[in-house]
Amino acid sequence: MSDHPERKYRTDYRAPDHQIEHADLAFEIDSADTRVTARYQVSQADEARRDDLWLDGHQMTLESIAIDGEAVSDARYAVHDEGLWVFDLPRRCELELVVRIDPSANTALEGLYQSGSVLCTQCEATGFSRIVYFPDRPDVMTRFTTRVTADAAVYPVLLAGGDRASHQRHEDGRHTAVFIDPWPKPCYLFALVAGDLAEITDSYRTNTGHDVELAFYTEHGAEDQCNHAIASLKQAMAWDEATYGLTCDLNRYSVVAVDSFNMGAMENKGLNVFNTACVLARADTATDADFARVRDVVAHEYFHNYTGNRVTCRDWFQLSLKEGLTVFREHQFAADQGSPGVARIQQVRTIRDLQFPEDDGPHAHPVRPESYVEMNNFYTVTVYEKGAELIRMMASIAGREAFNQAVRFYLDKHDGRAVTIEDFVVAIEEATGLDLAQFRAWYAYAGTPTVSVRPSYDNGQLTLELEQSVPATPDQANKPPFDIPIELAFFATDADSEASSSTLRRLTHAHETWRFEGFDAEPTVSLLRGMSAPVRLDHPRDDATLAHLARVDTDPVSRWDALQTLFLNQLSVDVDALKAGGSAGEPSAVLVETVAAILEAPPADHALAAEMLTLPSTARIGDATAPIDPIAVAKARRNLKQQLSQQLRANFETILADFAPAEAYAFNAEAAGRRHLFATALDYYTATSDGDALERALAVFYAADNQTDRMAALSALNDHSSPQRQRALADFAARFADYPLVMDKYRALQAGARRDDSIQHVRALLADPALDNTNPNRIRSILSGFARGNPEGFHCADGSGYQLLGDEIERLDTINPQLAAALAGLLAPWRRYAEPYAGGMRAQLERLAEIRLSDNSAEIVQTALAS
Ligand code: B3K
Ligand code: ZN
Repeated sequence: MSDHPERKYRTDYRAPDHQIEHADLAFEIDSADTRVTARYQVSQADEARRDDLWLDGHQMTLESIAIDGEAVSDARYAVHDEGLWVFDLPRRCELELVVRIDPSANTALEGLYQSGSVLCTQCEATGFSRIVYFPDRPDVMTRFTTRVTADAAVYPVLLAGGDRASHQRHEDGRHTAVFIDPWPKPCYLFALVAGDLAEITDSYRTNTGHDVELAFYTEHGAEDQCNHAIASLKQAMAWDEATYGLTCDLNRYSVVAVDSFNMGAMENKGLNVFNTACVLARADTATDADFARVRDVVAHEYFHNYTGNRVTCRDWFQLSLKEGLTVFREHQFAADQGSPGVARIQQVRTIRDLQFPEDDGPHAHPVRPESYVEMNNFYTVTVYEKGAELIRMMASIAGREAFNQAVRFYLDKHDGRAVTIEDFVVAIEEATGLDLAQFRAWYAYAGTPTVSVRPSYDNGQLTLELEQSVPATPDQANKPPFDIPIELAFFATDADSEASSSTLRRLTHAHETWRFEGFDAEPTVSLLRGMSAPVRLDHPRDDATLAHLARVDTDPVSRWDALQTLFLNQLSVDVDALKAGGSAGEPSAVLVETVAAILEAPPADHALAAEMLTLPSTARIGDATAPIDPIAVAKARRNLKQQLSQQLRANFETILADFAPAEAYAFNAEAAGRRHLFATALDYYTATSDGDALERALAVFYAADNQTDRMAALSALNDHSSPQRQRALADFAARFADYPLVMDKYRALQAGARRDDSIQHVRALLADPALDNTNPNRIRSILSGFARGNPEGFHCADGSGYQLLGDEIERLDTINPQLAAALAGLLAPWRRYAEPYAGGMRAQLERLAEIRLSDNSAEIVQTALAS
């Protein structure tokens, strides 16, 4: 928190004047008073502009400072709020500092902090400067030696990045472990852990015959929930060897699971720290979606070992260099684990439901941002997911194989260095021969392009008139045309087969006319297949055409998308009617027939069938019917589900019978697909609150041998205030009382349940004395469950839902600014809402703007209000 937080600009970058070649850190661990002795080998760059050295650092007490072994006078240094100047340094010297920090008082969960009784670190983006004074910037790359001393009874496990060089017990009951990391790294990849943890070990033999020791650490008793994460890590290691020829460069790879963590996981070199939610998974505690998330996050962090750690970012504006590329690699990996089509559908949904709204809102920013106040506010869906889409487009243009080789070329070319997105694009150009000059606009400009397509047909020739436009976004009014890869294919309108092979064309001008010859009759066009670019497509098609594509399109994404559009067309009409004070009607016959056809002959990929049957999310419906009336959106969606439930009841019964849980739980694509289809059918089946249907769901709940089926039943029941719901919830709470992560699911359902006293109910959940109401997992489960799952409560017209959120943001802001800022993000898109919602959200932002907020929250609140 500062009075005038500084805004940093990408174009202000200057290379550091000094490098810290080696850092020798000694930690004397004490939860309230840890002493850190740091010895740095400092060298001045030839082109340095000054001899003075700036070291970032805050919330610490400087005990002593010495240069080349000599204590220095007060005149040689100056301590500021945000760091330390050391004046007039020799060109090469050893700088020694001793500081004291208080991890137990560190509730922000960055730097060295306490999670339960475990001490752990989180340094990205700039948490290292809460541990000790250091140039906290990624272009300072250092070899670290870490010595950790602690009471062996309280902290029997001591870990830091690198290889363990020694371990020694002391007579006073303490012990010391020393770790040497041979790889130079930026300090954001530094990690240290001390605690009483269970260790689960395994090993992996690389394709070069090297054995990597794998070690997972978790609280005692949770050992058997780590098997899936360990298996996933080995899968990811083998995949990276086979796909990119990248072999693990570590002797030991450790993963520590902690309960208090601000995000999913952190890729610290050789010592990943994970949120327990992204490690622990057992059939009875975790759903298929959780299993998939653990697998993908484990893989993601492992892939960072090259894309991020071996080649890192020069400055934080380049964050997507490592995140976009690593998310892309994670997506490639996920596609190879079963159903590539369904994996892609899930990515498309994230882009549309979360990234497009971000691009439309006050926080819109380019994948490579131009400026920021608080870097932690820029770990966004734009930098991550849109960043991955940009890589994916380059890969489609280059061809997958050529692109994978180009990534290898990039990694070899810049190995061991801190580079920029521009360096990456140049490397891809060099390796593939592509000209990406125009493509670079994707990195430089915010906003989701719209591509409008108008077809016409005459005498065997199909003409497509294409037009692209990119909306103005904060600070960026006019934008040049983008280079947009569009994959397309044609289908004979009467036949069920693909009429042409899929081709990729690039739309590079504001207007283009594309002509296609040689048709016997007017074809049906399938456009933007696989979502070949993150754009909105304006391509009016009638319901019959959409229904046709939903049946015959050979691209799963386009097939799914055709039906989603059919749903959306219906829902848009219903939302408009509700907004005008009317009511939602009956679905069109063609829509009902198309859904019936899928239920009668579901695609062989059952997960695809489930995805196709799932109605567009409230986010997507809101986006399509802006200004958003969240109550109308929720009503329209519920009504459509109920209508389909009534009209197709027998079909849903058939699915429930055909896909009823039969075999013991195993996590694989085939079995998970069956469960997903069953759960989707159950959700429809219970939609009308029919007593028999609720009994059926309750029976599924009791019979379940796994969390996926149990949660499917509980979620289906959760929409209906009924004795069945009460019984299932009570049973669930008793069964899983000792599993905090499972209870997070329970609390999310409770907060998401429609009820008249929602606000009091959510306040009561938050006030439960048994709840650690500063733990991010606990808070997010309740507040996201409420804000995203309970539109009637959160958006209630008197603004009391927004006020509840405002109160929590205010309470949490002094405790954990990152968490508070993320919650403030829920209010930020107020302008996209209709009244009275927009005014109610704005009122809370205005109230927050009146108080002294952290830089994190202040940036979000002020940006939102200025929009
Ligand atoms: N690199 C981390 C995220 C750090 C977030 C800092 N606020 C995890 C990841 O993307 O893999
Ligand atoms: Zn990442």
